[in-house]
Amino acid sequence: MAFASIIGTKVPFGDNFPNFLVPAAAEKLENFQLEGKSDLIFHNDRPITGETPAHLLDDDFTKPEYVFVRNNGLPPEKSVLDPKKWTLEITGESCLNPKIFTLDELKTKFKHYTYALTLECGGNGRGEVVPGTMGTQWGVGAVYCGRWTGVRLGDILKSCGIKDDAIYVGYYGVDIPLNGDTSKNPISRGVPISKAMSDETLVAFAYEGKDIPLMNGYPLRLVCGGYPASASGKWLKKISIRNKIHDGEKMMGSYQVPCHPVAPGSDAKGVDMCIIESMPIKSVITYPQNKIKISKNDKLEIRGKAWAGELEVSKVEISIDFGATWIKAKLEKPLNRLAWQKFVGEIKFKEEGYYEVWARATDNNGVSQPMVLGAWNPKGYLNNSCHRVAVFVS
Ligand SMILES: Nc1nc2c(c(=O)[nH]1)N[C@H]1C(S)=C(S)[C@@H](COP(=O)(O)O)O[C@H]1N2
Ligand SMILES: [Mo]
Repeated sequence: MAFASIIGTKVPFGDNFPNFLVPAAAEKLENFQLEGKSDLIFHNDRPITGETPAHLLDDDFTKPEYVFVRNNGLPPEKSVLDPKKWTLEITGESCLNPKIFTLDELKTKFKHYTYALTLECGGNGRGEVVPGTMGTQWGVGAVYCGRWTGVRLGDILKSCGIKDDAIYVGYYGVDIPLNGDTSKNPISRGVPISKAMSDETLVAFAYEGKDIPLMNGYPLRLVCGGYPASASGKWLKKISIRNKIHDGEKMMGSYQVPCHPVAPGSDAKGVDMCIIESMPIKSVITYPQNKIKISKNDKLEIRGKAWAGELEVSKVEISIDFGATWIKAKLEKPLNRLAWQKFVGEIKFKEEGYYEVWARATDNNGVSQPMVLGAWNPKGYLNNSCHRVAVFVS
């Protein structure tokens, strides 16, 4: 089943396929184009998955056209996304007074907030997981940070009344599964009620001061920064306040990792699984671009971004000798909680040859990125190993 949804068609001998192998068809797509997203590297067109090349994450905040796309199903038709007719329903067994708001009501009834929020797909980095696992073979670019404007989910939920037994919320969008069954959702995930009520959790109607791009959830989106981006429902139509962990599509088998480490390559059958919440410490080098050529004794500026889920980044270090020694980069404070942080360093290469620049971030609990994947898991989530770029010095 998971296999079929990756490939986009039936796989007659799928049961025989070793679960650690990456399907040969899961290569990057050469000829696929998506309106407004011409610079992305596409992995699949059904569902659409495309990531941002690392050097296009160099802006302080990611431009709308560079924001990666991860769809689980078929995106809604543009005609369905009429902001004048758009409504958001608040319901669920732990909602005291279920209500339906028009988009205009949301905008006029509740105070607006803008926060820069980092969203990273739980599978970002999967392409470098060894042994390989199924799923989109993301490089480092299924992440971004930009300023979202909207109203607090907490304010909306409070206005509807939350029962004492509420522990979770679940979202519903208007996209449909790959098989076209409009009675189902391709994905319907959520977050614990405490995350739903936190100040930075937004029901957003704008990204970087403009309408949200069509493929990233226009006209309304849930944004839960610091959590796997799968918690941030696009094309948001309904939120359910739940008295149990939300049981929507992709809550059960997906976006979970073994609670305790398992041996790489194991099927992890029967082990306790934990839902991914705060994402781990990670960084990406956004300048120079991989394989840059420079001259001996030139100064090379190194720039990048680091983020730490719900924590803050406390340090970023850079190495050009494959990790033997590290120098500290200059690290900026985040614009607000859950925003990524910019780092800058400078390196001089005294000898010619091949180098790699490695970057390693540390969070404010003292936890650093590993050089190789830390905790292997059967779905290849949370690969936060260090990003590397090649430098040729002549
Ligand atoms: N309605 C809906 N919301 C969704 C998804 C989806 O397929 N449908 N994909 C989720 C996943 S897995 C990710 S990583 C992010 C991707 O957000 P983006 O496409 O705006 O980058 O959206 C999340 N929200
Ligand atoms: Mo994702």
